[in-house]
Amino acid sequence: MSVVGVDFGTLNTVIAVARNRGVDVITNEVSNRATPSLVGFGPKSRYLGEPAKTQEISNLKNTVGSLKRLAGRAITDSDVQIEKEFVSATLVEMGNTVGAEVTYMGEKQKFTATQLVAMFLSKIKATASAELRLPVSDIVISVPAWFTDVQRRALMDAAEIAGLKLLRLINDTTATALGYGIPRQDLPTAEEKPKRVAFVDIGHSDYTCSIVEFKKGELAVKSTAYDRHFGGRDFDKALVQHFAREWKEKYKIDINTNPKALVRVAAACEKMKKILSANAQAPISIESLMNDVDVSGMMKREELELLVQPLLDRATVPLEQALAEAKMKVEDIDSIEMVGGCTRVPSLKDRISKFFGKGLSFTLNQDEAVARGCAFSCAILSPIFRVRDFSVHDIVNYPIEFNWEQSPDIPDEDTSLTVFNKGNVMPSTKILTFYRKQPFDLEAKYAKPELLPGKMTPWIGRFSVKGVKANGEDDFMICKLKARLNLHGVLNVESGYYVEDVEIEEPIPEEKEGEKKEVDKKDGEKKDGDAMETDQPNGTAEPKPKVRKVKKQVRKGELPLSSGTSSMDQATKDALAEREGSMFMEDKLVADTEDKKNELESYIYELRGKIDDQYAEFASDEEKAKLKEKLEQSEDWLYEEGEDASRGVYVAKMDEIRFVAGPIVGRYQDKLEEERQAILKIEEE
Ligand code: ATP
Ligand code: K
Ligand code: MG
Repeated sequence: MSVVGVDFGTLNTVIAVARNRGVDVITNEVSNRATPSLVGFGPKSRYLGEPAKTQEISNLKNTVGSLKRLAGRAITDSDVQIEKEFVSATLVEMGNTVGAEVTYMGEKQKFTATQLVAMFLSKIKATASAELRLPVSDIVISVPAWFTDVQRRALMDAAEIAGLKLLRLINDTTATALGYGIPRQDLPTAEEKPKRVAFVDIGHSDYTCSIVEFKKGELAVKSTAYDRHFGGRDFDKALVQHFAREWKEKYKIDINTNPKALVRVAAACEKMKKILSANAQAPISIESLMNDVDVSGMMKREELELLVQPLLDRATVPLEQALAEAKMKVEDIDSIEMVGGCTRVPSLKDRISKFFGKGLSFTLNQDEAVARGCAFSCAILSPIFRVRDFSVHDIVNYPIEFNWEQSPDIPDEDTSLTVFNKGNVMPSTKILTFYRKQPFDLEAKYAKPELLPGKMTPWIGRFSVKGVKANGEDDFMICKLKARLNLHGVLNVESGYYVEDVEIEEPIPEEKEGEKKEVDKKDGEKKDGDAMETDQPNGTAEPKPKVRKVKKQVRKGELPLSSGTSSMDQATKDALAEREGSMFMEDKLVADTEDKKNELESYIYELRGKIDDQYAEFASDEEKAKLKEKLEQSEDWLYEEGEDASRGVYVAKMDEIRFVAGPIVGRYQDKLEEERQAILKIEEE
């Protein structure tokens, strides 16, 4: 069993694992601490992560990025239209969700964004598992705080398809805050003023600011504000378009007409942007960019700042919003913690620092803080670790309301209620009460669609309450429904039951009456009774009795529920998981075959070198000639009919050569051994 946290970024994904010594970021198959969030398709297998990046320029049409920004979205969404600029494969509609059309195994195939995310997560799982030498299942994955129910469910489905047990989807900045809080020994006690930290994360595509209060053993997110279209890629784009204009004039080439050129320029501009974070100016040059033209240029830091002026002008908007929503002033903030690659940009640092009127802190590793926070979260939730208790109170970002049909028996009943308000604690459970004589349905949706990203649907789910009937003669059944905004930030009606009012006698409490706080222990969060709760104690005090009569609601039985949400149904998920599993095995087989082929090739080269060198004195002329002929034949075979053979055939070929070379190599090794023994003898004497 293992404990893994994943920062699933738009550009890069970082994996952290919890071990006994603490939390470490792990490296992938090419020793990088971040893996490109890319999926590519080839004639024989998929390219996931690093190989997708290596193949990208030669395989643009079959390479998909921006995976997390596509999941759970419709192709008609205005945000997906923006995303098209950054995705080189063709995006297509697939039912309600966006997908990509690619050529895979020589055929045009379509995959939904959820499937693409699942493919990438399979790779992340394999990377973690290779490093840990353990199967990986339990995982915590980060998402932007602005993700809606549909987006979150798409990621949950993807994780399940990849064979992962998702313990929590955690908001990026909340993960960062957790990673910041857990190791700190200096947090204020319950009685002291909390420590207030602004976490600013500017990544490749978006910008988030959360204001978080810390006390010993707990953190509470007070507000989260964001700009969903503000990040490093917008800087890159401004540079690319600048050079597109410049080179059109200077070299008479239009890179906007050449996707390959565009991607190469974007990569060079990203590099240039990074140099400009530490230097006053930077060069760019690309050989044979298009039409055999070599291009070059220069850029000063101030020029870049002019190019991104519109972006810089809104650089403090999320900060203002976060403060306003937390009802705080800049003076209330004790520290400003910066994470995300784009917070290295000096003009952004300047503006943010000026806004707060103080210096910025870079306490956390900018590239790894989110992943580390996710690993801490996974360790807290996993049964295999004992972590110091640390409660995490996140916050509701979009208000959620329930709607239902009016009961025919209650003409003045409301038909909607906002149950979770923006700013409420998350996770959270609320009990809804209904008076009904028949089964009924209710629907949950986001109460303010205008707050949602792009053209996201406000719809969350439909819930049918069964088993409702008149109580006794013709009385209402008092139905209670447990609505929970869970750890992942998705809404479910988890259970239903019915109660009856019973009059019981209870001792009068010594102290103040009527004050009643229900505390959900698991979340440490107050359950405010909603508008329809009626179970307030209404005892009447008679002269000095020891007991009083109280109406109490007693649970009488369960109410079966059925729910329809945007989550995939189990059968579809199982089928996709099976398909993912077989594609994964296929990839592995192709990779193994390639390995065997390379091994065979190197073996041929090695023997060819040694037969006239180390092995020369251990083979007769006849043997030498025979081996050389075998090597020659094998090499020809390898480049002709053996070009595309199966793993077993390469292994067999290797054995054939070994059969011829074996006696020679054997004699050589015997000789080496003899010499070794001789040396040992001398040393003994
Ligand atoms: P997101 O959080 O938006 O989903 P992400 O997590 O993949 O994306 P990060 O890894 O935080 O993004 O940041 C990547 C961005 O930071 C890229 O645009 C990269 O070019 C930029 N970046 C990295 N180093 C520097 C630097 N030294 N100067 C300027 N920008 C940088
Ligand atoms: K990242
Ligand atoms: Mg990020």
